[in-house]
Amino acid sequence: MDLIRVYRIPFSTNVERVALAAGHKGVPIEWVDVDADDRSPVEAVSGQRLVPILVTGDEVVADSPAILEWLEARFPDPPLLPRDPARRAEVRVFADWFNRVWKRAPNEIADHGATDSLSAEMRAHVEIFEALLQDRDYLFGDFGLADVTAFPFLKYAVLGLPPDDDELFHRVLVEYQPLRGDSPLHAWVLRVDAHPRS
Ligand SMILES: N[C@@H](CCC(=O)N[C@@H](CS)C(=O)NCC(=O)O)C(=O)O
Repeated sequence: MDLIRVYRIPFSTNVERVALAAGHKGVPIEWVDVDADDRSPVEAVSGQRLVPILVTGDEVVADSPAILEWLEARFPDPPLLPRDPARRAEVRVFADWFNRVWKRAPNEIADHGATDSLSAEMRAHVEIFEALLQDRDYLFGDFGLADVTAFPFLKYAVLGLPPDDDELFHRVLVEYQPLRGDSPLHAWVLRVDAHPRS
């Protein structure tokens, strides 16, 4: 197996997705730590500024959803996606919704400030995650792509901000996702947090 390098910056949610996915599969990663204020190594390797970037052999894969699919294709066991095609499609629809729809409200709040409708949208989305966790331990039953995709963002509602994490976006995730004491997200966050990371 070629060495797999992944470029990262501290506290990156999208990087943590890759760490959890690779950890689940037992795939070792050589992390390349990049200064958040100097992205020149990331630009040099990928032509853009965002992390994570996976580099192996002569392949360069940008964008965490693409990296997760790359890992699943190269290292199918243990899987991140269900074997059944319909259930696999459902999980992919969830991940796409999370990336295109769920992310919009916290990004808007971080970039332009909160509105009543954005705050309500974030609270309504919390209820969707809680419903998915009704009577099951992970978002789609077994641990997998949905959990890896959502956990790094939803964990802030339960764990709060780590020391030294001064990202405004992460503060939004703490402040605009208030949880009831009996929300199933508490146990889910602790359950996913216990999974290995590469
Ligand atoms: N769609 C990309 C987004 C990547 C992304 O936004 N990465 C953040 C870290 S979590 C980043 O590099 N932010 C730096 C910036 O916006 O300059 C993915 O999922 O990988």
